[in-house]
Amino acid sequence: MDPPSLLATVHNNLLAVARSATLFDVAAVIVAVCALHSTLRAARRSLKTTKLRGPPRSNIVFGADKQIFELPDPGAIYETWENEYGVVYEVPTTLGGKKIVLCDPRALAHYYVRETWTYVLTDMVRSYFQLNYGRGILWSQGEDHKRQRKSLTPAFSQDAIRNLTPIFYYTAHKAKSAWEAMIDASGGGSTIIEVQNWMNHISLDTIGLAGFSHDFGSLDGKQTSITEIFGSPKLSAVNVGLFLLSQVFPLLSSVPTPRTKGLREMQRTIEDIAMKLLARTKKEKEEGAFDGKEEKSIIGVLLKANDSDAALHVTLEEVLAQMRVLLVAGYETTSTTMTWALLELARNPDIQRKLRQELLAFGEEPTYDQQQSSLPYLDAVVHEILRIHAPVTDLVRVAVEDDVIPLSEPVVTSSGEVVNSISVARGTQIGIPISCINRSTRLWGADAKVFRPERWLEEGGIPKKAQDIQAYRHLLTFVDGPRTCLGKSFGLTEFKAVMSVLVRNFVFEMKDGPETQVEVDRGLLLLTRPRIVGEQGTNVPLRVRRYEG
Ligand code: HEM
Ligand SMILES: *[C@@H]1O[C@H](CO)[C@@H](O)[C@H](O)[C@H]1NC(C)=O
Ligand SMILES: CC(=O)N[C@H]1CO[C@H](CO)[C@@H](O)[C@@H]1O
Repeated sequence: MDPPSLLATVHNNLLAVARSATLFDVAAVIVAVCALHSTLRAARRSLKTTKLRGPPRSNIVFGADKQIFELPDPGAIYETWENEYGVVYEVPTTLGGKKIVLCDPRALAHYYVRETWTYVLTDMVRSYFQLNYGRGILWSQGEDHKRQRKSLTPAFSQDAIRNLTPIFYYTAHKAKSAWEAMIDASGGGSTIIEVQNWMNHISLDTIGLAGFSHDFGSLDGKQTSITEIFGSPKLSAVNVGLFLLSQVFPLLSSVPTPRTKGLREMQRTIEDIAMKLLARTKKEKEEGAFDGKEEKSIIGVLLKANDSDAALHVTLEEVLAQMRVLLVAGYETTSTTMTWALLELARNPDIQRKLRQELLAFGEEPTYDQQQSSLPYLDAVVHEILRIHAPVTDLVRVAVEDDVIPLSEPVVTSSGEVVNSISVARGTQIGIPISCINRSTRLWGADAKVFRPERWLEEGGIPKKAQDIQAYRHLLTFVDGPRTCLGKSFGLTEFKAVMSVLVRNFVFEMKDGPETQVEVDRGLLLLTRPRIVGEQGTNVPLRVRRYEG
């Protein structure tokens, strides 16, 4: 089978734009045209927002955005700035803007209480979400977000995920059988498998089946508009320029491009799937369990709930939008996380062996409930991967009202004043450097950068400073507050199921020995993706053999 390449190297394209003289010229003209406008806006902001120290404007057009975008994983540079300028600092952004970056537990806790109300998506991100994924939960804010979140929450409950667990094992076993066949066909007891694409297939088919009872069949090598849309859209330099500039001019994000054609096709596919699902839930309502099987998928549960509770008001448009959101939010996050896990296990044979021992000693494949408490080392490995390799590395929001953000330790402002809180005027952008916070030496201690699952099991393994981060397991990987990842339990259960099947049955090794270098790239949605140095795209070929005791 020839797996579709599921990744776009947005990052390289961004570099191309940054180097492209024409785009710079265009941008420079635009800068001139809107200079007055931004100056006025900035002047109003600077009246109230505390002036903080921070890195210089390294690029006249893109500020430090270019520098941040060029780094596949900006955690390290955020940490350097934090060490230099303090727990909050300001970073120059595109066309004269700036954002205030929060690295302080107290500031973050304050911020997350106000997420979706005081701090909202920027216009650029919001119109991008609306255009590409519809007016679903990712796009919504305030009261509307609260209502959409409420309608979806029961479909992600403990019971719902428990019901979906057999699907997570089903896709994992499909990959297992395919790998066994590949190893047997190679005749040599082991073979090289490019695991990143396999994790893509597992993740895509899982979200199809568990999300809306549809089999995309990517594990069977099927090519569909969905596998293509996730495979092909390399953003052209022009598209990327539009993308960066649309931070300032939101309307630019609706300029039609070849990519929007692909997205329209995805929408049609989603509509077909939705119609089938609607018919199915209707039939189930009339006849009781349909095919002897009860509809369990996330969207199926949502539709059933709407049928029995008129107060939910779920429209068809919204259902279609939520389906697109599930694909976007649930697919690449999980697949890149599982790829990182296999890679770290291949790089750390002792940890891999210890995990396999725990799985074998446990015997059967852990059920949803057993996953919660009976396999502490699996749990530690999974959370250590999420800490070190958070797929969403940073987020930006904008304040829609004035606010004062308290700090747990003082910072020195640009005028040399020492303050314990900062004022933020309406219109100020706020940056959340997730990957920095997860790996900060200040918070996690001297071994913060090391992959060491044991920290989750040891007494005192999580330093007091890290414990000040008020989020799920003191990680910002799933963020916090009203927009905390709704699919956290879905993602964790899938991750654990796939690891327990694969690590129990196979041994993973670095193809060219333990010294092999790994680098980080950005995937389709700008999430971090690993690549083995020297490989194409984001290929992660590992040597895989059956575990034979
Ligand atoms: C390792 C796996 C995952 C990670 C690290 C992750 C991370 C995140 C993050 C950081 C956000 C916040 C985005 C923002 O504020 O702009 C988010 C939101 C969301 N995630 Fe996940 N996610 C994962 C898996 C999933 C899965 C498997 C699903 C669905 C099946 C899912 C569904 C959602 C939804 C619906 C939201 C929007 C919540 C809201 O706006 O209220 N996620 N996720
Ligand atoms: C949800 O229920 C309402 C009536 O209670 C109905 O008008 C609406 O079409 C339903 N939504 C879907 C997607 O079926
Ligand atoms: C593999 C990986 O993500 N490594 C990064 C871990 O974090 C440090 C510091 O933030 C980076 O320098 C590494 O590149």
